[in-house]
Amino acid sequence: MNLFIIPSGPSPKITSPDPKDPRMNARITPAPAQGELDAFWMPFTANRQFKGNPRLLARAEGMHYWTDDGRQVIDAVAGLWCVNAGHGRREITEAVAQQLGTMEYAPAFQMGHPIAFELANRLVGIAPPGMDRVFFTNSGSESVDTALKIAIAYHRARGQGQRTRLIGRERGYHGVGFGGMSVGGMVNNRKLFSGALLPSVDHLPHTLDLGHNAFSRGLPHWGMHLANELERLVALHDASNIAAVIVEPIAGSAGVLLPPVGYLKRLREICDKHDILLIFDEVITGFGRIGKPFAAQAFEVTPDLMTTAKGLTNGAIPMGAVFSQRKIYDAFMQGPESAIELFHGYTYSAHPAACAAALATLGIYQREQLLTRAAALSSEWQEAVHSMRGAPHVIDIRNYGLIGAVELEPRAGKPGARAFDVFLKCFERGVMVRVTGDTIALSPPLIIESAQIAQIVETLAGAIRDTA
Ligand code: PXG
Repeated sequence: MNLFIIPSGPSPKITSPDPKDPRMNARITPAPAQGELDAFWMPFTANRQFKGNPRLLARAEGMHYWTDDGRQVIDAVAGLWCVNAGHGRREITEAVAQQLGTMEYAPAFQMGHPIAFELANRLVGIAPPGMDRVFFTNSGSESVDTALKIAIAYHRARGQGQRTRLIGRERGYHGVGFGGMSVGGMVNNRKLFSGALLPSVDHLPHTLDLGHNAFSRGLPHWGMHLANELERLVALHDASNIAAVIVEPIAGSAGVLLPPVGYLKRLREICDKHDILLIFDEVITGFGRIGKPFAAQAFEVTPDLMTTAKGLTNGAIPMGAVFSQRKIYDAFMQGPESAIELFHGYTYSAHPAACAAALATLGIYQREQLLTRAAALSSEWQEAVHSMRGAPHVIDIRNYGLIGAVELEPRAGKPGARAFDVFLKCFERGVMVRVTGDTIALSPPLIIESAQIAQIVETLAGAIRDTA
Protein backbone atom coordinates (compact mmCIF):
# COMPACT_ATOMS: atom_id res chain seq x y z
CA MET A 1 0.00 0.00 0.00
CA ASN A 2 1.31 3.42 -0.94
CA LEU A 3 1.00 5.65 2.09
CA PHE A 4 0.66 8.73 -0.11
CA ILE A 5 -2.61 7.51 -1.64
CA ILE A 6 -5.43 8.32 0.70
CA PRO A 7 -8.04 5.56 0.39
CA SER A 8 -11.53 6.78 -0.44
CA GLY A 9 -13.33 4.52 2.07
CA PRO A 10 -12.41 3.97 5.69
CA SER A 11 -8.94 2.48 6.03
CA PRO A 12 -9.03 -1.16 7.08
CA LYS A 13 -5.71 -0.78 8.91
CA ILE A 14 -6.03 2.41 10.90
CA THR A 15 -8.47 2.76 13.78
CA SER A 16 -8.85 6.13 15.44
CA PRO A 17 -8.33 6.14 19.20
CA ASP A 18 -11.27 6.71 21.47
CA PRO A 19 -9.93 9.21 24.02
CA LYS A 20 -12.41 7.88 26.59
CA ASP A 21 -11.03 4.39 26.24
CA PRO A 22 -8.86 3.80 29.31
CA ARG A 23 -6.83 1.35 27.22
CA MET A 24 -6.06 4.04 24.64
CA ASN A 25 -2.37 3.45 25.12
CA ALA A 26 -2.88 -0.24 24.54
CA ARG A 27 -3.71 0.00 20.84
CA ILE A 28 -1.38 -1.85 18.56
CA THR A 29 -0.56 0.41 15.63
CA PRO A 30 -0.52 -1.37 12.26
CA ALA A 31 2.96 -2.02 10.89
CA PRO A 32 4.00 -0.47 7.59
CA ALA A 33 4.76 -2.98 4.84
CA GLN A 34 8.15 -3.22 3.11
CA GLY A 35 8.61 -0.29 0.74
CA GLU A 36 6.49 1.90 2.98
CA LEU A 37 9.59 2.45 5.09
CA ASP A 38 11.49 4.31 2.39
CA ALA A 39 10.20 7.86 2.83
CA PHE A 40 11.25 8.32 6.46
CA TRP A 41 14.94 9.31 6.50
CA MET A 42 15.66 8.01 9.96
CA PRO A 43 17.88 9.93 12.40
CA PHE A 44 21.16 8.45 13.66
CA THR A 45 20.19 5.16 12.00
CA ALA A 46 21.77 2.80 9.48
CA ASN A 47 18.74 3.32 7.21
CA ARG A 48 19.41 0.52 4.72
CA GLN A 49 20.26 -2.04 7.37
CA PHE A 50 17.22 -1.07 9.46
CA LYS A 51 14.79 -1.05 6.56
CA GLY A 52 16.00 -4.50 5.52
CA ASN A 53 15.19 -5.84 8.98
CA PRO A 54 13.04 -3.29 10.83
CA ARG A 55 12.48 -3.25 14.57
CA LEU A 56 9.12 -1.58 15.13
CA LEU A 57 7.70 -0.59 18.47
CA ALA A 58 3.93 -0.30 18.51
CA ARG A 59 2.78 0.34 22.05
CA ALA A 60 4.15 0.94 25.50
CA GLU A 61 3.11 0.74 29.11
CA GLY A 62 5.04 0.83 32.36
CA MET A 63 8.47 -0.75 31.89
CA HIS A 64 7.61 -2.28 28.53
CA TYR A 65 7.28 -1.82 24.82
CA TRP A 66 5.41 -4.20 22.57
CA THR A 67 6.62 -4.75 19.03
CA ASP A 68 4.31 -4.54 16.03
CA ASP A 69 4.01 -8.33 16.11
CA GLY A 70 3.01 -8.27 19.76
CA ARG A 71 6.27 -9.23 21.52
CA GLN A 72 6.86 -7.69 24.94
CA VAL A 73 10.23 -5.97 25.33
CA ILE A 74 11.46 -4.50 28.60
CA ASP A 75 12.79 -0.97 28.16
CA ALA A 76 16.26 -0.78 29.71
CA VAL A 77 16.95 2.72 28.33
CA ALA A 78 13.78 4.71 29.12
CA GLY A 79 13.16 5.24 25.40
CA LEU A 80 16.26 7.36 24.81
CA TRP A 81 16.94 8.32 28.44
CA CYS A 82 13.69 10.27 28.68
CA VAL A 83 10.76 8.14 29.89
CA ASN A 84 11.80 8.38 33.53
CA ALA A 85 8.32 7.71 34.99
CA GLY A 86 7.69 4.74 32.71
CA HIS A 87 5.40 4.51 29.70
CA GLY A 88 1.75 5.27 29.15
CA ARG A 89 1.22 7.55 32.13
CA ARG A 90 -2.45 8.48 31.97
CA GLU A 91 -2.00 11.71 33.96
CA ILE A 92 0.23 13.06 31.21
CA THR A 93 -2.06 11.92 28.40
CA GLU A 94 -5.06 13.49 30.09
CA ALA A 95 -3.29 16.77 30.91
CA VAL A 96 -2.15 17.14 27.30
CA ALA A 97 -5.61 16.24 25.93
CA GLN A 98 -7.26 18.71 28.26
CA GLN A 99 -4.81 21.48 27.33
CA LEU A 100 -5.26 20.84 23.61
CA GLY A 101 -9.00 21.05 24.13
CA THR A 102 -8.68 24.34 26.04
CA MET A 103 -6.02 26.12 24.01
CA GLU A 104 -3.78 24.23 21.62
CA TYR A 105 -1.32 27.04 21.03
CA ALA A 106 -0.43 30.45 22.33
CA PRO A 107 2.58 32.56 21.39
CA ALA A 108 5.22 33.30 24.01
CA PHE A 109 6.69 36.35 22.21
CA GLN A 110 5.28 39.48 23.86
CA MET A 111 2.37 37.30 25.08
CA GLY A 112 2.01 34.68 27.77
CA HIS A 113 -0.24 31.92 29.04
CA PRO A 114 -0.65 30.92 32.68
CA ILE A 115 0.77 27.41 32.82
CA ALA A 116 4.08 28.52 31.30
CA PHE A 117 4.64 30.65 34.40
CA GLU A 118 3.33 27.90 36.68
CA LEU A 119 5.75 25.42 35.12
CA ALA A 120 8.73 27.77 35.46
CA ASN A 121 7.90 28.27 39.15
CA ARG A 122 7.54 24.54 39.72
CA LEU A 123 10.88 23.87 38.04
CA VAL A 124 12.63 26.51 40.12
CA GLY A 125 11.27 24.67 43.17
CA ILE A 126 13.37 21.58 42.38
CA ALA A 127 16.38 23.39 40.88
CA PRO A 128 19.81 23.87 42.50
CA PRO A 129 20.18 26.98 44.67
CA GLY A 130 19.98 30.30 42.85
CA MET A 131 18.93 28.81 39.51
CA ASP A 132 15.60 30.55 39.49
CA ARG A 133 15.13 31.68 35.90
CA VAL A 134 13.99 29.29 33.15
CA PHE A 135 14.06 29.67 29.35
CA PHE A 136 11.95 27.14 27.42
CA THR A 137 13.06 25.30 24.28
CA ASN A 138 11.90 22.16 22.47
CA SER A 139 14.85 19.80 22.72
CA GLY A 140 18.24 19.21 24.25
CA SER A 141 19.98 20.59 21.16
CA GLU A 142 18.00 23.82 21.40
CA SER A 143 18.69 24.05 25.13
CA VAL A 144 22.41 23.80 24.47
CA ASP A 145 22.47 26.40 21.70
CA THR A 146 20.32 28.66 23.89
CA ALA A 147 22.71 28.34 26.83
CA LEU A 148 25.76 29.05 24.66
CA LYS A 149 24.08 32.16 23.25
CA ILE A 150 23.03 33.34 26.72
CA ALA A 151 26.61 32.90 27.95
CA ILE A 152 28.08 35.00 25.14
CA ALA A 153 25.37 37.67 25.40
CA TYR A 154 25.77 37.78 29.20
CA HIS A 155 29.41 38.78 28.99
CA ARG A 156 28.57 41.41 26.37
CA ALA A 157 25.84 42.80 28.61
CA ARG A 158 28.53 43.27 31.27
CA GLY A 159 30.86 45.07 28.90
CA GLN A 160 33.03 42.02 28.14
CA GLY A 161 31.92 41.34 24.59
CA GLN A 162 35.30 39.86 23.68
CA ARG A 163 34.49 36.77 25.76
CA THR A 164 33.20 34.58 22.94
CA ARG A 165 35.35 31.46 23.17
CA LEU A 166 33.58 28.28 24.27
CA ILE A 167 35.23 25.29 25.88
CA GLY A 168 33.70 21.83 25.47
CA ARG A 169 35.18 18.41 26.01
CA GLU A 170 36.36 15.48 23.92
CA ARG A 171 33.65 12.83 23.59
CA GLY A 172 31.06 15.31 24.85
CA TYR A 173 27.60 15.23 23.26
CA HIS A 174 25.57 18.41 23.24
CA GLY A 175 23.10 17.71 20.48
CA VAL A 176 23.22 18.50 16.80
CA GLY A 177 22.86 22.27 16.43
CA PHE A 178 25.94 24.06 15.14
CA GLY A 179 26.75 25.28 18.65
CA GLY A 180 26.25 21.92 20.29
CA MET A 181 28.21 20.11 17.57
CA SER A 182 31.07 22.58 17.89
CA VAL A 183 31.48 22.20 21.64
CA GLY A 184 30.74 18.48 21.37
CA GLY A 185 33.55 16.02 20.95
CA MET A 186 32.18 13.02 19.09
CA VAL A 187 34.20 12.60 15.94
CA ASN A 188 31.49 11.06 13.74
CA ASN A 189 29.10 13.88 14.56
CA ARG A 190 31.72 16.52 13.69
CA LYS A 191 33.73 15.23 10.78
CA LEU A 192 31.20 15.86 7.96
CA PHE A 193 30.77 19.43 9.12
CA SER A 194 34.26 20.16 10.29
CA GLY A 195 34.76 23.26 8.12
CA ALA A 196 31.48 24.75 9.28
CA LEU A 197 31.87 24.43 13.04
CA LEU A 198 32.10 27.50 15.27
CA PRO A 199 35.61 28.92 15.11
CA SER A 200 36.33 29.92 18.72
CA VAL A 201 36.04 26.60 20.47
CA ASP A 202 38.49 24.42 22.35
CA HIS A 203 38.12 21.12 24.17
CA LEU A 204 39.13 19.63 27.49
CA PRO A 205 40.29 16.02 27.50
CA HIS A 206 37.63 13.43 28.35
CA THR A 207 37.80 11.57 31.64
CA LEU A 208 37.59 7.92 30.59
CA ASP A 209 40.75 5.98 31.46
CA LEU A 210 40.44 2.21 31.61
CA GLY A 211 44.10 1.88 32.58
CA HIS A 212 43.40 3.56 35.92
CA ASN A 213 39.67 3.19 36.43
CA ALA A 214 38.32 0.00 34.81
CA PHE A 215 35.51 -1.61 36.82
CA SER A 216 35.27 1.32 39.26
CA ARG A 217 32.07 1.22 41.28
CA GLY A 218 30.43 4.61 41.17
CA LEU A 219 32.73 7.58 40.52
CA PRO A 220 36.33 6.74 39.65
CA HIS A 221 38.95 7.98 42.09
CA TRP A 222 41.68 8.69 39.57
CA GLY A 223 41.53 11.69 37.26
CA MET A 224 40.49 14.79 39.18
CA HIS A 225 43.64 16.49 37.87
CA LEU A 226 42.18 16.34 34.33
CA ALA A 227 40.13 19.40 35.32
CA ASN A 228 43.38 21.35 35.57
CA GLU A 229 43.59 21.17 31.79
CA LEU A 230 41.18 24.09 31.91
CA GLU A 231 43.99 26.19 33.40
CA ARG A 232 46.12 25.24 30.40
CA LEU A 233 43.42 26.42 27.98
CA VAL A 234 43.02 29.64 29.98
CA ALA A 235 46.76 30.21 29.75
CA LEU A 236 46.62 29.61 25.99
CA HIS A 237 43.61 31.78 25.10
CA ASP A 238 43.53 34.16 28.08
CA ALA A 239 40.50 34.16 30.36
CA SER A 240 39.37 37.52 28.99
CA ASN A 241 38.39 35.76 25.75
CA ILE A 242 36.53 32.79 27.24
CA ALA A 243 32.76 32.87 27.74
CA ALA A 244 31.89 29.45 29.10
CA VAL A 245 32.81 25.85 29.73
CA ILE A 246 30.17 23.25 28.94
CA VAL A 247 30.29 19.65 30.18
CA GLU A 248 27.87 16.84 30.86
CA PRO A 249 28.19 15.98 34.57
CA ILE A 250 27.94 12.38 33.34
CA ALA A 251 28.34 11.94 29.60
CA GLY A 252 25.74 9.51 28.27
CA SER A 253 25.83 9.36 24.50
CA ALA A 254 29.56 8.80 24.23
CA GLY A 255 29.20 5.64 26.28
CA VAL A 256 28.73 6.74 29.91
CA LEU A 257 31.78 8.71 30.99
CA LEU A 258 31.88 9.48 34.71
CA PRO A 259 33.51 12.48 36.39
CA PRO A 260 36.38 11.45 38.67
CA VAL A 261 35.81 12.33 42.34
CA GLY A 262 36.47 16.07 42.81
CA TYR A 263 36.68 16.81 39.06
CA LEU A 264 33.51 18.91 38.74
CA LYS A 265 34.32 20.91 41.89
CA ARG A 266 37.73 21.69 40.45
CA LEU A 267 36.17 22.87 37.16
CA ARG A 268 33.86 25.13 39.19
CA GLU A 269 36.82 26.62 41.10
CA ILE A 270 38.77 27.37 37.95
CA CYS A 271 35.72 28.93 36.26
CA ASP A 272 35.10 31.12 39.33
CA LYS A 273 38.72 32.21 39.43
CA HIS A 274 38.57 33.43 35.82
CA ASP A 275 34.97 34.66 35.68
CA ILE A 276 34.09 31.97 33.13
CA LEU A 277 30.53 30.60 33.14
CA LEU A 278 30.09 26.91 33.87
CA ILE A 279 27.29 25.18 31.96
CA PHE A 280 26.12 21.71 32.97
CA ASP A 281 24.38 19.85 30.20
CA GLU A 282 21.88 17.84 32.23
CA VAL A 283 19.78 16.59 29.33
CA ILE A 284 20.47 13.02 30.48
CA THR A 285 21.26 13.49 34.18
CA GLY A 286 18.29 15.79 34.88
CA PHE A 287 15.03 14.66 36.46
CA GLY A 288 16.16 11.97 38.82
CA ARG A 289 18.48 9.82 36.73
CA ILE A 290 21.19 9.80 39.42
CA GLY A 291 19.10 10.07 42.58
CA LYS A 292 18.59 13.82 42.93
CA PRO A 293 16.54 16.08 40.68
CA PHE A 294 19.77 17.20 38.98
CA ALA A 295 23.41 16.08 38.94
CA ALA A 296 24.33 19.54 40.21
CA GLN A 297 22.68 18.56 43.49
CA ALA A 298 24.02 15.00 43.50
CA PHE A 299 27.58 16.27 43.02
CA GLU A 300 27.09 19.47 45.05
CA VAL A 301 28.43 21.69 42.31
CA THR A 302 26.17 24.48 41.10
CA PRO A 303 26.68 25.65 37.52
CA ASP A 304 25.70 29.05 36.12
CA LEU A 305 23.49 27.59 33.42
CA MET A 306 21.93 24.17 33.16
CA THR A 307 20.45 22.62 30.02
CA THR A 308 17.65 20.06 30.26
CA ALA A 309 15.05 18.27 28.08
CA LYS A 310 14.07 14.57 27.88
CA GLY A 311 12.73 13.72 31.37
CA LEU A 312 11.11 17.15 31.66
CA THR A 313 7.97 15.78 29.95
CA ASN A 314 8.74 12.09 30.41
CA GLY A 315 9.43 12.11 26.67
CA ALA A 316 5.73 12.57 25.92
CA ILE A 317 5.96 15.98 24.21
CA PRO A 318 9.20 17.56 22.98
CA MET A 319 10.39 20.22 25.42
CA GLY A 320 13.61 21.59 26.85
CA ALA A 321 14.46 24.12 29.54
CA VAL A 322 17.57 26.17 30.31
CA PHE A 323 17.95 27.06 33.98
CA SER A 324 19.87 30.24 34.74
CA GLN A 325 21.36 31.80 37.81
CA ARG A 326 19.55 35.00 38.78
CA LYS A 327 22.72 37.06 38.23
CA ILE A 328 22.75 36.13 34.56
CA TYR A 329 19.11 37.07 34.00
CA ASP A 330 19.62 40.31 35.94
CA ALA A 331 22.57 41.28 33.77
CA PHE A 332 20.17 41.41 30.80
CA MET A 333 17.56 43.51 32.63
CA GLN A 334 19.09 46.85 31.79
CA GLY A 335 18.29 49.62 29.33
CA PRO A 336 14.80 50.82 28.54
CA GLU A 337 12.02 48.57 29.85
CA SER A 338 10.45 48.51 26.39
CA ALA A 339 13.56 46.88 24.92
CA ILE A 340 13.62 43.13 24.21
CA GLU A 341 16.55 41.93 26.28
CA LEU A 342 17.45 38.72 24.46
CA PHE A 343 16.88 38.26 20.75
CA HIS A 344 16.29 34.56 20.96
CA GLY A 345 13.34 32.17 21.24
CA TYR A 346 11.28 29.56 19.41
CA THR A 347 7.73 29.53 18.04
CA TYR A 348 7.13 26.62 20.37
CA SER A 349 8.95 27.95 23.47
CA ALA A 350 6.62 27.10 26.37
CA HIS A 351 4.13 25.35 24.07
CA PRO A 352 0.93 24.87 26.10
CA ALA A 353 0.73 21.12 25.43
CA ALA A 354 4.37 20.69 26.46
CA CYS A 355 3.82 22.76 29.61
CA ALA A 356 0.82 20.60 30.49
CA ALA A 357 2.86 17.43 29.92
CA ALA A 358 5.71 18.77 32.07
CA LEU A 359 3.41 19.79 34.94
CA ALA A 360 1.76 16.36 34.93
CA THR A 361 5.19 14.72 34.79
CA LEU A 362 6.48 16.73 37.75
CA GLY A 363 3.33 15.72 39.64
CA ILE A 364 4.12 12.04 39.04
CA TYR A 365 7.78 12.49 39.96
CA GLN A 366 6.83 14.12 43.23
CA ARG A 367 3.95 11.80 44.20
CA GLU A 368 5.99 8.68 43.48
CA GLN A 369 9.26 10.17 44.76
CA LEU A 370 10.94 9.25 41.51
CA LEU A 371 13.48 12.06 41.62
CA THR A 372 15.28 10.30 44.48
CA ARG A 373 14.40 6.68 43.72
CA ALA A 374 17.61 6.09 41.76
CA ALA A 375 19.58 6.77 44.95
CA ALA A 376 17.60 4.11 46.82
CA LEU A 377 18.18 1.58 44.03
CA SER A 378 21.76 2.48 43.21
CA SER A 379 23.58 -0.12 45.31
CA GLU A 380 21.36 -2.95 44.07
CA TRP A 381 21.83 -1.64 40.53
CA GLN A 382 25.59 -1.42 41.02
CA GLU A 383 25.84 -5.03 42.22
CA ALA A 384 23.66 -6.21 39.35
CA VAL A 385 25.61 -4.51 36.58
CA HIS A 386 28.98 -5.44 38.04
CA SER A 387 27.88 -9.10 38.14
CA MET A 388 28.57 -9.09 34.37
CA ARG A 389 32.30 -8.74 35.03
CA GLY A 390 34.04 -11.81 33.70
CA ALA A 391 31.65 -12.28 30.77
CA PRO A 392 33.59 -12.69 27.49
CA HIS A 393 35.09 -9.51 25.96
CA VAL A 394 33.89 -7.27 28.84
CA ILE A 395 36.70 -4.77 29.43
CA ASP A 396 34.90 -2.31 31.72
CA ILE A 397 31.69 -1.79 33.65
CA ARG A 398 30.63 1.67 34.85
CA ASN A 399 27.67 2.78 36.93
CA TYR A 400 26.15 5.72 38.78
CA GLY A 401 22.58 6.29 39.97
CA LEU A 402 20.42 4.32 37.54
CA ILE A 403 22.97 4.46 34.75
CA GLY A 404 25.07 1.50 33.71
CA ALA A 405 27.53 0.76 30.94
CA VAL A 406 29.26 -2.39 29.78
CA GLU A 407 32.21 -1.84 27.49
CA LEU A 408 33.21 -4.65 25.13
CA GLU A 409 36.51 -5.17 23.42
CA PRO A 410 36.00 -4.13 19.79
CA ARG A 411 36.35 -6.77 17.07
CA ALA A 412 39.56 -6.23 15.11
CA GLY A 413 38.90 -3.68 12.37
CA LYS A 414 35.16 -3.57 13.11
CA PRO A 415 34.48 -1.09 15.89
CA GLY A 416 30.93 -1.24 17.22
CA ALA A 417 30.04 -4.54 15.52
CA ARG A 418 30.25 -6.72 18.62
CA ALA A 419 28.07 -4.44 20.76
CA PHE A 420 25.55 -4.08 17.93
CA ASP A 421 25.22 -7.88 17.74
CA VAL A 422 24.63 -7.96 21.50
CA PHE A 423 21.98 -5.24 21.12
CA LEU A 424 20.18 -7.30 18.44
CA LYS A 425 20.32 -10.46 20.58
CA CYS A 426 18.95 -8.62 23.59
CA PHE A 427 16.09 -7.23 21.51
CA GLU A 428 15.25 -10.72 20.20
CA ARG A 429 15.25 -11.91 23.81
CA GLY A 430 12.95 -9.15 25.01
CA VAL A 431 15.29 -6.45 26.36
CA MET A 432 15.92 -3.09 24.67
CA VAL A 433 19.40 -1.70 25.43
CA ARG A 434 21.32 1.08 23.68
CA VAL A 435 24.70 0.84 22.00
CA THR A 436 27.23 3.50 21.21
CA GLY A 437 30.47 2.22 19.74
CA ASP A 438 31.27 -0.91 21.73
CA THR A 439 29.57 0.33 24.88
CA ILE A 440 26.18 -0.98 25.91
CA ALA A 441 24.32 1.66 27.91
CA LEU A 442 21.53 1.06 30.41
CA SER A 443 19.25 3.78 31.83
CA PRO A 444 15.91 2.22 32.71
CA PRO A 445 12.78 4.09 33.76
CA LEU A 446 13.08 5.08 37.42
CA ILE A 447 10.05 2.91 38.29
CA ILE A 448 12.08 -0.28 37.75
CA GLU A 449 11.63 -3.15 40.23
CA SER A 450 14.23 -5.67 41.45
CA ALA A 451 12.98 -8.54 39.30
CA GLN A 452 13.25 -6.32 36.24
CA ILE A 453 16.82 -5.33 37.09
CA ALA A 454 17.62 -9.03 37.29
CA GLN A 455 15.88 -9.76 33.98
CA ILE A 456 17.81 -7.02 32.17
CA VAL A 457 21.18 -8.06 33.55
CA GLU A 458 20.63 -11.80 33.02
CA THR A 459 19.50 -11.27 29.44
CA LEU A 460 22.37 -8.92 28.66
CA ALA A 461 24.95 -11.23 30.23
CA GLY A 462 23.52 -14.15 28.23
CA ALA A 463 23.62 -12.15 25.00
CA ILE A 464 27.23 -11.16 25.66
CA ARG A 465 28.17 -14.82 26.36
CA ASP A 466 26.49 -15.93 23.12
CA THR A 467 28.21 -13.30 20.96
CA ALA A 468 31.61 -14.10 19.50
N1 PXG B 1 22.82 17.11 25.43
C1 PXG B 1 22.97 15.88 25.94
C2 PXG B 1 23.84 15.68 27.13
C3 PXG B 1 22.30 14.80 25.37
O1 PXG B 1 22.47 13.58 25.88
C4 PXG B 1 21.35 16.33 23.77
C5 PXG B 1 22.03 17.36 24.38
C6 PXG B 1 20.49 16.65 22.59
O2 PXG B 1 19.16 16.50 22.89
P1 PXG B 1 18.06 16.37 21.70
O3 PXG B 1 16.78 16.45 22.46
O4 PXG B 1 18.27 17.52 20.80
O5 PXG B 1 18.30 15.04 21.05
C7 PXG B 1 21.47 15.03 24.26
C8 PXG B 1 20.72 13.91 23.58
C9 PXG B 1 21.96 7.94 23.49
C10 PXG B 1 21.25 9.17 23.01
O6 PXG B 1 21.59 6.87 23.11
C11 PXG B 1 21.42 10.33 23.71
C12 PXG B 1 20.81 11.49 23.27
C13 PXG B 1 20.01 11.48 22.14
C14 PXG B 1 19.82 10.29 21.46
C15 PXG B 1 20.45 9.12 21.90
O7 PXG B 1 22.87 8.02 24.29
N2 PXG B 1 21.07 12.63 23.98
